[in-house]
Amino acid sequence: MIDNEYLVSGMSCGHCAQSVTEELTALPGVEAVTVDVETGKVTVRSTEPVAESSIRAAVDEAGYTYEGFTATVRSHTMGPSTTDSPAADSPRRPSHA
Ligand SMILES: [Cu+2]
Repeated sequence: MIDNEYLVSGMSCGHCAQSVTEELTALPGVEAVTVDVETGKVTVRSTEPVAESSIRAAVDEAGYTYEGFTATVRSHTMGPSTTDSPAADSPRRPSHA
């Protein structure tokens, strides 16, 4: 299991995040996608490495700007849940206020 973090700009609300999430989740090997709208940080969890070009294309398809790869986090072989997965229990941000 690999978590890769990317930076995406142009997202402003939950709907934006949802669009990006859907496009990225459709990529082969991708199991989960976490989007932080405020920072533009997108975390892609996959069972195999995903080509950066594929990430870029998916973000583009969703209508946002791919800014770049930021980090790889491999932390899922260490046993039961640690505090490194904000996606699991952070409440969903309300969309369009
Ligand atoms: Cu939006």
